[in-house]
Amino acid sequence: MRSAVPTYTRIEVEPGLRQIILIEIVFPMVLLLLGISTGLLQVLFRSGVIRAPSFLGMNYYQGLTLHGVINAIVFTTFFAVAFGHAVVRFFLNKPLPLGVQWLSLILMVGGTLAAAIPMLAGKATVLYTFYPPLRAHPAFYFGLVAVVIGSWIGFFGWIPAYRSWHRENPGVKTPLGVLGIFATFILWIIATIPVAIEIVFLLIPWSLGWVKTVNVPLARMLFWFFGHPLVYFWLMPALVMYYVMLPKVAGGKLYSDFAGRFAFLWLLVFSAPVGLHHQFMEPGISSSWKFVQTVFTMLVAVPSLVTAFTITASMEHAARQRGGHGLFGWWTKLPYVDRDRWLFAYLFAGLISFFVGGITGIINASYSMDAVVHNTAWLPAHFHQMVAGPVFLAFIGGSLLLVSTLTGKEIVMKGLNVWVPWIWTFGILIFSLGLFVGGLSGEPRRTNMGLTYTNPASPLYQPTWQFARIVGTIGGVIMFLAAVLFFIIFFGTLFSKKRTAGALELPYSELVHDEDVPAVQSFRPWLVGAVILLAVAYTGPFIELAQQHFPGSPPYIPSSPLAQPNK
Ligand code: HAS
Repeated sequence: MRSAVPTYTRIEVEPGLRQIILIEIVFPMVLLLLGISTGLLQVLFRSGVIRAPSFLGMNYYQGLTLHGVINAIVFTTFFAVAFGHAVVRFFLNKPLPLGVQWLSLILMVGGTLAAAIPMLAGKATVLYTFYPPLRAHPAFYFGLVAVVIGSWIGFFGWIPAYRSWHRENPGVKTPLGVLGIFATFILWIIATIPVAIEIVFLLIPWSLGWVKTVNVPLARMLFWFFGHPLVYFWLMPALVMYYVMLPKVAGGKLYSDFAGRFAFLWLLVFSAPVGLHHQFMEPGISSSWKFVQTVFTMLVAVPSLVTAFTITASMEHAARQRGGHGLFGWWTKLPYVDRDRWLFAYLFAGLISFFVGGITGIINASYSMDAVVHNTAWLPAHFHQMVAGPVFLAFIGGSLLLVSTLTGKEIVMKGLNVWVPWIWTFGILIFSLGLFVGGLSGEPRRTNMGLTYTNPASPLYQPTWQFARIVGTIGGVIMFLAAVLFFIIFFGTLFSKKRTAGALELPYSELVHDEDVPAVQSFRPWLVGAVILLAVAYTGPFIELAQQHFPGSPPYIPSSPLAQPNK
């Protein structure tokens, strides 16, 4: 089979679809103003700059909940759907059913607002993992369900275009970007089934007061069954940008089409049967099953290593087209701060933190080393390298690209724009250095340390943690400043004068190697593999939990060690 490389670079899209994509980009971007500000609040609370349970009426845990839910769940899901619309519409060049996509959007916006109200009112202070026995107002859970169903509907709306394109193009491979987006959303469906079971059968009846207690270990296992593929649901749209766009904006071609397809399909199989690596330290699950899922965890790192190789080879190809030579000399010829190839800076800067986050992920996945770092500040250091690194930078870069092309507006302050990802990445590296070092000395995550460990007036004060804390705080403030610069550029562009007619214009790479490997041209065998591995990985752990009869738990709130009455 051959690859379909479009001959166009720009297409007109239906005004309805353009509106939908723009709302899906701008609405979460407005919420992100709060999501990023609550991030700054976190570092100020933890460093002891703020030594109080609340600031401006915002409790520490309430701020942490808003920070996690907005940044990691709402912003990412909206972007994945909006970007999916753009990629499917562009590469298949087929209209999407607008009624279906409006329904998807309405559910996602309605669900977000329903969840936001109790969070803002302090009635859903449960953090982004919403583990029981922390309990939220029912509207929070119903809101999350609506967001997820809305995102499913968005995906279902792409299927007719996909089928019709295949009918019209027999013997042609699905465009790589479309394959990546479909793999992302098939994984999303697999991932959200267990969390739907958790929310619908355990959390909603409990939060409505229909049942008095909740089965915490079962809820946590269902959550992490969802929670690990969730992180790949975040990463995969970014990988679409790495494979499809980065080689082009670097000035070259994608080194291997096969590598891209393999990475997406491998992630589809191995992202879900690994949730227990988040539960290494938990009782009720035997070490045999933890070991099985550790093996799968090492296998889920394979596509990231494949990506590291393929993207480096693609960049080398680009650099050599631009006059680069020598074994390492070609690195100097990449457009790191080229304002007209600004997207390269967003994607490349993300690779730097991907590298650090990846190494630390392998450390977490090693049972005995995880015992040292679990639930310490090391963990937010690892995941900020990943989620706030390649994922966030690709998503904000992608948002800027879509807003500018769909509205026909020029990006404002282009010279500054190309520096934003570098300042942000510099901030993450410093922020994470502080958290890695603090974590190794025992600094806990999810703790308002300004009240205790960083407060000299407290008997719990830890002077040896202060250096790491100061480093982490400086990094967090730099990240915040980079985000402010980005918001100025994003909203400045959005509200600037239109220069051309809006259209969908995406950079896409041609191929150095267009391998014909039938194994990566169909989802079917990979889906069968995914189902088999899930059965292997999870049947035993669920049976073990069922045999242990853990007592149910009443609700708790972050500000009290006492069980709360269940009304
Ligand atoms: Fe993770 C916890 C293991 C990848 C996100 N992870 C988390 C949490 C989040 C998260 C959010 O085994 C915390 C959840 C919570 O709230 O409790 N993670 C891994 C492993 C990988 C990994 C083995 N994580 C990710 C990705 C994430 C993410 C991707 C988001 C997008 N993680 C864990 C474990 C825990 C965990 C445990 C639980 C620990 C505990 O105790 O709770 C791997 O898949 C990583 C593979 C990646 C690589 C890197 C390849 C390098 C690349 C860059 C190349 C750079 C170039 C540029 C070419 C092997 C692609 C040149 C630049 C240079 C600097 C040279």
